[in-house]
Amino acid sequence: MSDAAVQLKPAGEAEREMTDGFHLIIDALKLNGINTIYGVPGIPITDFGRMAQAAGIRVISFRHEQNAGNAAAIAGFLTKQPGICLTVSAPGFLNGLTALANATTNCFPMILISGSSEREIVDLQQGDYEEMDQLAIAKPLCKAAFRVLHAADIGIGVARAIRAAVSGRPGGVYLDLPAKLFGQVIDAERGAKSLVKVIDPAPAQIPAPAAVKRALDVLKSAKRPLIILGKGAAYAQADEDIRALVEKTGIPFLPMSMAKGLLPDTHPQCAGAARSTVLKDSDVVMMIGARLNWLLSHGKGKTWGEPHSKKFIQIDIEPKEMDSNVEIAAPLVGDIGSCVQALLSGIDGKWPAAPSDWVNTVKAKKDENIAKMAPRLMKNTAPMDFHGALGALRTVIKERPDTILVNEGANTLDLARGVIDIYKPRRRLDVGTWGVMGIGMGFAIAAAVETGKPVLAVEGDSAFGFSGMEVETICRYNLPVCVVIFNNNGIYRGTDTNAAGGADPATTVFVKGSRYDKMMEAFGGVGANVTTPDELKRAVDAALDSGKPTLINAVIDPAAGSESGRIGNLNPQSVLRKK
Ligand SMILES: Cc1ncc(C[n+]2csc(CCOP(=O)(O)OP(=O)(O)O)c2C)c(N)n1
Ligand SMILES: [Mg+2]
Repeated sequence: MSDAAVQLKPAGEAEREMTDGFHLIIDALKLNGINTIYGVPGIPITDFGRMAQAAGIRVISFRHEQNAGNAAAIAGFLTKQPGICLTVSAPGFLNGLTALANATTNCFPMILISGSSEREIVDLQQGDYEEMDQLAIAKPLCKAAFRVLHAADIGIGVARAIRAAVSGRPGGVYLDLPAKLFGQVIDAERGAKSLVKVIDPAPAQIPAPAAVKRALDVLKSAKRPLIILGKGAAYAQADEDIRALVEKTGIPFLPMSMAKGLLPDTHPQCAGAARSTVLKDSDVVMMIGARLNWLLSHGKGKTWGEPHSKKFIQIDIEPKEMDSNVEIAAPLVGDIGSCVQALLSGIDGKWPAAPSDWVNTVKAKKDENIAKMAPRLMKNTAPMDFHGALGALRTVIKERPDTILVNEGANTLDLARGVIDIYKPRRRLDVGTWGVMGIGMGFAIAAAVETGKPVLAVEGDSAFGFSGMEVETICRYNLPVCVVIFNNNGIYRGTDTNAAGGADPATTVFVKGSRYDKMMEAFGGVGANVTTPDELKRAVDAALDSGKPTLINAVIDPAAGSESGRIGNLNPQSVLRKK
C-alpha cells in the first residue's frame, strides 16, 4: 500500500496488522500440511520462494522446471498429498507443464503453481514480459485449472487445487498466480479468516454392495483366475488388505511395473515371470488399479489369447474407465482400499481354493523362465551386457530391499523391470503410462527428500541426458542418491552408422566412451567408472553404504541392446519397405 493511501485512512487504521499475497499463499499451504516445494526461482516468484523457505517450508531449487515438476509428481504418488511445483511465467511454466500433463496421465496428485504476467496486458496481447495466457494453455492438459486474482481468494484457490488434485482419480492441477497478487495487501485478520483447511480431501468412495457381489460371483466362477495389480493399487497404500486378498484367494498375481513389491516379486503366487502364459490362458482377470491401455495390449488380441473369451473384473475409482477398451463383466467403482475391503469381507473360510491345475501350470512356466534367465545374470564379462550388469543390481536390491529404484531408458528399463526383484511397496518408480524419458533425476531427488531412504537410479545413457544437470542439485542438497548409467554409447545401441556415409554420426549414437562419472565429480560427488558386474556391485554397495551422491558409469557392450527395448513392434512400418 502506498504512503498516500495510508495517510488517507482514518486514525488507527494505519496501525492495523496487514498481510499480503506472499504470506497468505504460504499460510494456506502450511495450513494444509504442505511442507515441500520443488521449483526454479525467477520473476515473479523469487521472493515467494525465499519467504516460503524462511517460513519453514522445504524449498528444493532445480536447474530445470521439468525435473522439479517430475519431483513434485512422484512426491504426490509417494505421499498421497499433492506435490507442489513452482515456476516462473511463460517458458518456466511450459517447462513444468510437461510434468503436469505426465502426472495427470499417471494419476499422480500434483499442483503446478506458476507466477504469470499482468492480466490486463496479457489479455490485450500488448507484449508483457513473459506474456502468455497460461490458464488457457494448461486447461486441456490437466485435471483442473484455477486462477486467483484477489488476495482474499487465495485460501479458496489453494483449497480447490488441493481437493481437485487428490480426490477421485488423482491428477495434475494448475494454479495461476499473477504477479500482482503476491504484493496485494489485506487486513491480516480478514486474511487469516479467508484460509481454508481442506477437510477429508480424498473422501472414501464405497462400492455398491451389488457391484461387490457381482465381482465375487464372477471371481468364484473362474477356472483360471488372474489378479493384475496396477500403480493405482500401489498409490492406495492399502498394502495389507491387498496382500490378504491375494493370499486368501490363492490366485496368481501379475504386478504392473510400479506395483512391483506390493507383494514381493519372489512371492509364490507372483506370475511376473509367466506373463504371457497368464495373460493368454486366464479366464477371469481382476484388475486392481490397472487400466487396459497399451501396456496391457488394450485387453484384446493375441496377447490375451483371442478368439477365446475372457471376463474382466475391474476395480477403479473412475467410472469412465470401465469398458474403455473391452466389456467389463464386473465393474467395481470405488477407492481401492474400500473395494478390496468389501471383497475381503465376502471371502470367508468356504471360499474355494484357486484351481490347483492352473496354479501348477503357472508355477511350472514361471520356474522354467526363471531357470532360463539365471545363467545370463551371472555372466561376469567386460564389457558387460545388460543381463550381466542387472544381475549385480538385482543382488544389491535383494540385500537392501528398502532402497527405492528409479528406472528409465529402453533396454535399460525393459530388462531391469524383468530382472530386478522388488520386495516392498512403492520401491520402484519409472517412466509410467507414457514411457517418458526425463523422469530420472526428478524422481530420484523427490524419493530421497520425501522418504529419507537411499535411492538407486538405473538410467540409460540417453534417458539420463534428459535430466542429467540435476546431479548438481543432488550434490547441493547432499542426497543419498546413487545413479548408475548403462552406457552403451547411444539410444538402444551404440553401433548404428549414417546410411549416407557422411561425417555426421548416426541419429541414435552418442560420443563413444563418454565418462558421465566426471559430471558428478564436477560438483563434489563421487564418480566411478566400472566395466564388470563385480566392479559395479562393489561401487553401488559403497555408494549406498556412504549415502554420498554417486554416479557410476557402467560400460555396456554397445551392440547388446535391441531397437526400442521390448516395444520395437510399436515402430511404424511401411509396406513399401518390406518389398
Ligand atoms: C520425452 C521422450 N523423448 C523421446 C523418447 C523416445 N525414447 C524412448 S527410449 C529413449 C532412449 C533409449 O536409450 P537409452 O536411455 O540409452 O536406453 P538403452 O536402450 O540404450 O538402454 C528415447 C529417446 C521418449 N520415450 N520420451
Ligand atoms: Mg543407451
